[in-house]
Amino acid sequence: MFGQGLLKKLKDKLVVTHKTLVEKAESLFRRHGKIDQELLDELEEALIEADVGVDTSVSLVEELREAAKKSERLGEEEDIDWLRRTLKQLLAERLQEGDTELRFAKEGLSVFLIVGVNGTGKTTAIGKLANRYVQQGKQVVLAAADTFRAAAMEQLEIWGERAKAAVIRGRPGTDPASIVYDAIQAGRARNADIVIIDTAGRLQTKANLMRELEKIGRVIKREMPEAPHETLLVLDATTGQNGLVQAKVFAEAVPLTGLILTKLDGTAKGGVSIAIKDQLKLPIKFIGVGEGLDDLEVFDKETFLEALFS
Ligand SMILES: Nc1nc2c(ncn2[C@@H]2O[C@H](COP(=O)(O)OP(=O)(O)OP(=O)(O)O)[C@@H](O)[C@H]2O)c(=O)[nH]1
Ligand SMILES: [Mg+2]
Repeated sequence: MFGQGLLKKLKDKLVVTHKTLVEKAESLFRRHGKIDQELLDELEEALIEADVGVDTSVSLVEELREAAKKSERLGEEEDIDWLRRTLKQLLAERLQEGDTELRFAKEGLSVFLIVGVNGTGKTTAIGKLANRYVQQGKQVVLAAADTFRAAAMEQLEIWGERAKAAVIRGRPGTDPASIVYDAIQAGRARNADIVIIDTAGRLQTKANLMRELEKIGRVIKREMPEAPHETLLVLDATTGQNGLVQAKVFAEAVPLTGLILTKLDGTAKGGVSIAIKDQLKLPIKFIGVGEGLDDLEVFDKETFLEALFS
């Protein structure tokens, strides 16, 4: 499904995670003469350091031990190929399948709500998503429902221009829910295919944030009972395990349907991707691998692992 071009690009972007996770594990495999407790302990440490998370790292290593025991490799001469294959297999089991396209309305307008802590890359991801769907021939309307800062709305307008998507905005301080209402009306009036809603992400006022998101949710439902078709949380991979804590806070405020994992380029904390399914029970829909219009990729387990291991 994915070409060599994408694999090569991902490989380059994931090089730091490759080093901290896979290369580290492989050098442990090479250094130890056999599969013993010492190797397993060091591997566990390396996984935790790569932000795979304590629980997930412990269970991964336990499963590796079981597999070694079953195939009578425990305490035996090293078999690097087997170790490598088995580690890859165990990581694969912790990533969801590649069927992660967004859910669209059967007909008419689809509404995607984008939430997340400030600075995680919401507005950037929305610009990239808009570009992706405009390229597919769809008409996209963006809703600047982060009305807290004038700069936030201007930033979305710039992305809208780049991606050739219309942007609905109000004056600073306008009720975000009214922007959402306007954007849905505009989407209908123009026979658009998609409305993508950009929201504010101030976590320091958690109660306000929740109220704001709930109100946005109510307005969407009142206009379109079957919407939002997706509510995606944007998670910054460079925050590693801390990001998972934020994600749980958001999941309490709005029913999330998936994640966009951003800034995977150049971070050493990409191991967090391995813990997400275990911890959040949410699929990763897209990954962000840069600041450009094209730096958003559908999350595909096989390609992702291939890029990490090659
Ligand atoms: N390297 C890299 N940088 C990214 C990526 N996604 C976003 N950024 C950068 O992260 C910074 C924050 O991105 P925004 O899109 O403004 O984040 P936001 O969540 O909308 O922030 P607020 O509107 O303040 O809540 C910007 O400098 C982006 O260029 C990515 O995938 N890779
Ligand atoms: Mg923003």
